[in-house]
Amino acid sequence: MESEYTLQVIDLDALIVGAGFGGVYQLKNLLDLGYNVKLVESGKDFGGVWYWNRYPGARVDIPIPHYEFSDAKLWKHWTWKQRFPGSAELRAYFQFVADTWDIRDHCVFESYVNSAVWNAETSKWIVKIPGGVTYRATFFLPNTGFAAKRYIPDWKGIASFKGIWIHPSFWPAEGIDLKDKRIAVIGTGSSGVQLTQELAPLASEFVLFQRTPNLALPMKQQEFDKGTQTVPKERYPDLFAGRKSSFGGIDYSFATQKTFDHNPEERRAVYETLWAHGDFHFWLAAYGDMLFSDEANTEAYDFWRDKVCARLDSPRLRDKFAPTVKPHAFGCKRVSLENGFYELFNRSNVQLVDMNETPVVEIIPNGIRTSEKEWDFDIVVCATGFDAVTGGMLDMNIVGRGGIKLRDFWSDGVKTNLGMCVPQFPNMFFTYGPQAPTALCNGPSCAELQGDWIVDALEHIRKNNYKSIDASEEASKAWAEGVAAIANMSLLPTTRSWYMGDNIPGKRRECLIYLGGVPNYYKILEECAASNYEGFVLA
Ligand code: N01
Repeated sequence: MESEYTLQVIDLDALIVGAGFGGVYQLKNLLDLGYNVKLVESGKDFGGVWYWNRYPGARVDIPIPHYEFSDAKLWKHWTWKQRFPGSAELRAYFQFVADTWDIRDHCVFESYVNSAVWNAETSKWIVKIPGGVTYRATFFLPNTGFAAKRYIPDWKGIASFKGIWIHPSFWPAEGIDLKDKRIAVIGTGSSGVQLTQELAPLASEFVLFQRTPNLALPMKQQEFDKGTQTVPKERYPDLFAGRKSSFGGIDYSFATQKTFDHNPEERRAVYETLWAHGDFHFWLAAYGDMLFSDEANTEAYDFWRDKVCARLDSPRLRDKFAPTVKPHAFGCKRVSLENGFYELFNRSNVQLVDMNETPVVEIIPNGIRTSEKEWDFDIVVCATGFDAVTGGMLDMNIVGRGGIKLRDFWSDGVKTNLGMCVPQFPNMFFTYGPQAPTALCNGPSCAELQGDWIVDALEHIRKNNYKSIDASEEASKAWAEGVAAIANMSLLPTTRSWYMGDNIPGKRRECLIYLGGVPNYYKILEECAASNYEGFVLA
């Protein structure tokens, strides 16, 4: 809801939204350059998705040392406990970052943007937050990430449920008593997988409601000995520098060989090596054609299927989790990492409901009615995801030149230049949003890559006394076409996923992610800056 009144107007050089990796990085860098800047965040503290996602088992799927900032003032003095840190450890890291960078006083927590309107006469963004405060800012910098807006399907009867009904990203800080409860988790994305792993062993009865099987990969979690990380810290600078040359902003990329360059024995050996490594290697270090050729993709799926089937006791479970015919192109829905997920379903208190066979009809006071029967639950966790990539931005009522609303401007397709700016919305830069590497790139890598480019662009404008920078319509049209063209070469559009906007009823179907990989993206950004921002109008 928009504030109707103004008690206080505060002038700023820049207003940042979001205290996750993207927002915090820009805050620190702009403060260092002497900008008058504030950060507005809806949570009570730092962390972004890690502030909100406190559900049992919530943890990152990018290994340390990649999932952290590259500033030596931080990594030299911070020691992680696990290779894939959990949400609490990540929140502690954010506290350490905030203290080290001394950014706390520049943040307004428990607040949010009601509206952000470009004023062409003054070349300022007029940004309203609740409580009558209006910011008048030269730059508006949304860093809301790709998972800021929860999605819960519109099932009849949700309000009638007498137990606990919860979306995982609203998990209370004080926790929920789960012991010996009858628990349902709906949804088999990364949240659903992680929740299952923690909740199924505690519950008296546990039921996972699945619409699409998650083709998950073994995480291979590792506990770090006190003070010992797997990678010696002397290597960190090289590793961080190397992020820009890896497809996903980590330290590996797709292999140059194609699947059928190898004979079956050689191929199996490659798959086994990737599998033994764990994490995303079987996906993002695999044969380069896996995401482009259906035949190549099926080879990878069949290997994955054999591995998973060997862990499941019953033919029904094998058919539901790992059907003979692949349910979708492997790797074209966001791959999740698991730790003992599949074996849990061999237990007698753990069941799987196939929502395609027996859909949810309604939520009833005692639980869930499917087309087959009534299920009684004490707790239902609705792990049904997010209005991903665009949802958080569109919730802020952003209005550009001539009163055009971002929601309307994107109604016939997302238009951005370089996945960071929108024509008609001058002096607005965002990170980890549509038409950028975003969810296919490690979060901190993307925060730094895009954040550095944005801060440099702001400096260019300031030093040259421009008032505004506007993405050109032509460049944005070409960028959108390029994003779509790369997607159309891949198998991604063959699969229903949030990458394509499919998970939200009525959302336009289009590829929301730039699939060209970080090295290409970085090169394009560098070339743009070197050309004095070709593709932008500076005034
Ligand atoms: O959400 P999701 P998430 N009826 O959208 C199902 C990141 N993340 O919160 O696949 C029935 O992936 C939906 O079914 P289907 C990560 O990038 C990372 O789990 O659409 N089912 C799906 O199974 C991830 O990709 C971490 O058929 C419905 C599930 O709900 C992203 O966040 C941890 C339905 C939603 O899965 C989102 O993950 C957590 C309906 N009407 C999240 N609507 C890590 O770092 C939706 N579903 C490890």
